[in-house]
Amino acid sequence: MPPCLMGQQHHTVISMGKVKRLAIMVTPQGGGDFKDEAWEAVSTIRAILRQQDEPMAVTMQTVFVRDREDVATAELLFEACYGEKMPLTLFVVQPPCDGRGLAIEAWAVSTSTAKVEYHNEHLVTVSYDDMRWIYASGGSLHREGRTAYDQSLEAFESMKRALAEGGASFEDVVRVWLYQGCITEEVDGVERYRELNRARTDFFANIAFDHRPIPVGHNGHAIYPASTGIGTRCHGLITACMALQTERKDVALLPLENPLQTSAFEYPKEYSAKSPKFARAMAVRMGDHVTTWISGTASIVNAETVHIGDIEKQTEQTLTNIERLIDAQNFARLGWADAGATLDDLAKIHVYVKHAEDYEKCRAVCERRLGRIPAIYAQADVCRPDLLVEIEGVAFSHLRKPAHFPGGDL
Ligand code: 3EB
Repeated sequence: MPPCLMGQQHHTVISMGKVKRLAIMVTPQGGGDFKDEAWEAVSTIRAILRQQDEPMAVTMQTVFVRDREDVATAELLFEACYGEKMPLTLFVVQPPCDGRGLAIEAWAVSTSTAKVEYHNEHLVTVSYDDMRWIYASGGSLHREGRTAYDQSLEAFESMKRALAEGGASFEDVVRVWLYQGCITEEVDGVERYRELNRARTDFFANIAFDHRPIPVGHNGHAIYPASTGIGTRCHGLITACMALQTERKDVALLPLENPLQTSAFEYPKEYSAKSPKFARAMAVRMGDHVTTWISGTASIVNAETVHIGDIEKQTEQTLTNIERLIDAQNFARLGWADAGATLDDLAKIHVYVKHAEDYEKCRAVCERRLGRIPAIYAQADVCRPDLLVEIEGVAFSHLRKPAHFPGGDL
């Protein structure tokens, strides 16, 4: 028997009623060229799926690649492996911090209880328990030579078109990912990220996020989807979003703002003439389950970057920001007295590290505070030049008896 080579993998199994979901992170270990590494990563995902006690399918994957030139190779391999059942795939040119050619984050769902529809390369829908999740992408690696504003607007418009093909609208969106090439580069005197913010503001002006069919709590503040905004080593703007539709009466949404941070949409003008329109997190309650999609979070207190030049302290502050964002007191403050999560509830994280040489220090802090949860570390520019790290994640928790905090009852 030839040795069976398995990449290093971590996965979390999330059981929600009859449906089982998997969060998988894979990094190849065997070496070789890019094709070998990609084969190893895909085979590892297949092996994890086969180990489950019911049939599973990958619905969405984010592929972090070191070299943009390798994307075509990975695409061919995925076509051979997945065929008609191609997950919604995002290629993000961000070198994995461990020096490998790629790392893959994949989400899978049990197909005996969930119906997965692979509509086209920009649209996958997943239905179970009277809930419908719509994964849509827009933008491309290859689209260059237009203004940063036009590129951003077009990316939002193409997500909107993909959502429409899936019977959804932008109002249904709960989570957005924006991977912007050369995010801090100035074009005609204006930073790309600022132009992205201007386009997003204009696009969102026509979206009634507060008029979605699912009830959404807000405690008086503006409602936007959760988001990640981060740099990549290519020119395009890679975008994806996740929308939710249901008529269930026990489903509701709560965008979370951070008590330690100024809401991004209220940042003062010096950061961006049009503020970044996103929520710090979006919580979705379904029966007794709460899933909290945590936006890209950084070492920002109020509106200012803190611990300039210190990766360890920035990582600590970022994790503290996440901890405070998802704790029971913050949920209660915003209107859900029976919800709350801790860092132990994180199913997976993405850690974007600005300088490759900071990786070990950053990872040490994350592992000390989070244990060995599924994580991908990739090298990327964060949208402010003084930010050294940004972390996003997803937490799964259960409702409990309403908590009462002094002064926190609403
Ligand atoms: C921050 O807190 C860090 O523009 O969509 C994090 C997550 C950040 C999302 C976005 C930006 C965005 O401002 C940067």
